[in-house]
Amino acid sequence: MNNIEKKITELRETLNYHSYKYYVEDKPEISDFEYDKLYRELEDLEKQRPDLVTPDSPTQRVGDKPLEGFDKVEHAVQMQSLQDVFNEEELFAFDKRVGEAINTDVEYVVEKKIDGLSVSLIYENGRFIRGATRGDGLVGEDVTQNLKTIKAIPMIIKDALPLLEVRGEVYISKSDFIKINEDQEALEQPLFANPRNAAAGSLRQLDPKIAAARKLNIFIFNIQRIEGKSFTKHSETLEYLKYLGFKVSPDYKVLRNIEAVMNRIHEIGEERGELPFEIDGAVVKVNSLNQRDILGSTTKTPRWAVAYKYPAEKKQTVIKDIWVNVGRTGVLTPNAVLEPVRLAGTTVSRATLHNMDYIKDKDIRIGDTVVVQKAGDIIPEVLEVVFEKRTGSEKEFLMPEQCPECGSQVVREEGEAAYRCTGIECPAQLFRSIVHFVSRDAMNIDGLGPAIIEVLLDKGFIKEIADLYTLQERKDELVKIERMGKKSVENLLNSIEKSKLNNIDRLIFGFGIRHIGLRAAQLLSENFESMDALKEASFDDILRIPEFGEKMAQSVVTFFNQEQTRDTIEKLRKSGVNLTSAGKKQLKDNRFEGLTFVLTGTLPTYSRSEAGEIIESFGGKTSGSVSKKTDYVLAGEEAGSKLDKARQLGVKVIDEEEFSRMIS
Ligand code: 0OX
Repeated sequence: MNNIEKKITELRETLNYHSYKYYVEDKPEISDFEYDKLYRELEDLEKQRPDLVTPDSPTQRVGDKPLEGFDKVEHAVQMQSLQDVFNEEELFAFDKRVGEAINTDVEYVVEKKIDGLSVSLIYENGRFIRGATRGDGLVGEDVTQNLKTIKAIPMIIKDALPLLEVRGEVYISKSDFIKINEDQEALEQPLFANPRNAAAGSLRQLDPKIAAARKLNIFIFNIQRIEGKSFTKHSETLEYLKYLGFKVSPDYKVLRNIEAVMNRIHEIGEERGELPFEIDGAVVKVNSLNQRDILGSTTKTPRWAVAYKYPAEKKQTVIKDIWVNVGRTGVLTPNAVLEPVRLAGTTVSRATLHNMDYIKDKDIRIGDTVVVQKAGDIIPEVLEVVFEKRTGSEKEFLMPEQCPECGSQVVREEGEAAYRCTGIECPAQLFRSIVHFVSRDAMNIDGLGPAIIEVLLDKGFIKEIADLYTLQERKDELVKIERMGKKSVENLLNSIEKSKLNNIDRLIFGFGIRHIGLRAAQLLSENFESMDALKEASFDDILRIPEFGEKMAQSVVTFFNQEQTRDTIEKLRKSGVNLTSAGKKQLKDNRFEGLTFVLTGTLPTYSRSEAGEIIESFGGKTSGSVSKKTDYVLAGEEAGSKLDKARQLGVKVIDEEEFSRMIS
């Protein structure tokens, strides 16, 4: 082995050791920074010698190519499911059945039942070669690429056994689940209902980079197949798995009889709420492998194990007040402030009331006694009002008209349950606003991904969108941020500088105004020569743009009337951000001067925006609604209420043929 080979082997061993300490034992010995340094050293050497890269190198955990789909995998040993029991009586009945078949003392193992997804991992000659989901127990899907991103899964195990297949539960911790949903919200993606769904969604991600970002974790609880070793007890297998380098079923206990099992189940039930991960029960397993063989299995479930399911805990308490929380997308969520109550292991003093409709449907009032429950064991919710306990002094809750975070106007749109804050500088929405503002179709600022935005917000560099354009002045401080580096700061600042020259359509889109997508932003920039003209435009001015409806026009007017918006525009102007559009189309002649057209229905050849542009190029105006002031209604097929209204008011209706004659 030459020097570089030796160094690569050494680095891999060191990195694997520290991964084990961090992810399996939860006892890190070096800082993230030191780990990253070693990792980069290995990456550099592997770049010099690509021939030495092996699939189990720590650098190969995140593959670079998204998959097209997952291959099916037939399980050599069925991945059985568990029969559920829901109370003490059913548990004792299980013990009785076991006792009748065995005739001697039975020892049990009790494990926490992790609420995640079962997977199997196959090792050949001590190396991880393939992993699959449980599927229906007989056939699953090959998710090797995503499983490799889980650092608690060793790529190489201590003994080079010819064959080992283990089973475990992939899960996401409660704290990572909350972070993932925050990110989902910021990216306007649907939220996951619970950590289990988040884990399932992440494990089935075709892009391993996304799976890697989701922080999946695993506990191993079973040997499915093994060559080169044998055991007599399940607890021995768990100890051996630990020795091999796996993160094993946490705090499992070997117990003498069913009474001790029941006590342990109660104990786990007590600590359930405080655990860093979700459990959906406890698993009770016969410990002796020989006794398991005697008991056997049904087609799906073993006769030697059951899952004890805990009931969802419910309690009564009083709503002392209702507070409103502003989420990252500006949605106002009412939360009940509760008389503190112990629930599933934690003290609960807040509960979500979801939205105004929920409050109205359940007739929830301040001062009410209510039943609370932890949905999915993490987020407490108010289930119902105990009407018998009403005294008459309870107060109805009204949604505030001003955002509690920033004072901007709160709006609720037709057909929507949510109330939203309209403030562009609202601190609650800042992260999402900036992610959107810098995105490719908006200001297109390279090098400013969500992770860096998070750091800049945390360290107070950005308090509002306009602060992006003053970062230049704080360059010296920026380069001191860990992992930023001089080069990346320079690139970022250049990219910010370049964005100042963008046409205003990008800026308008970047503001993230409700109902104003890319196309609408372009139309606004085509129809108003500057941001100043747009911010002074009236509802009718905007409605004149073909393709604009009332909802869109109202949203634009509300947005530009906010003091915060005007303040932001002034700050952008001061920083030298372009606030003008590339220019309106040239007038052909002014034959339509003073005439207002309304477009409706589908025209045979022109799109509505094309027809609108033609009208404007001849000096005419277009409007979104018909009134006495309308001169012509240009109607296509399936023209609806606008056509009826034109007839009612006696407004002249023309078709495309006539329109073509007018412009020829
Ligand atoms: C868990 C878990 C699931 C072994 C044979 C049938 C079920 N979710 O934590 N399953 C099992 O056991 C298998 N143990 C567990 N701890």
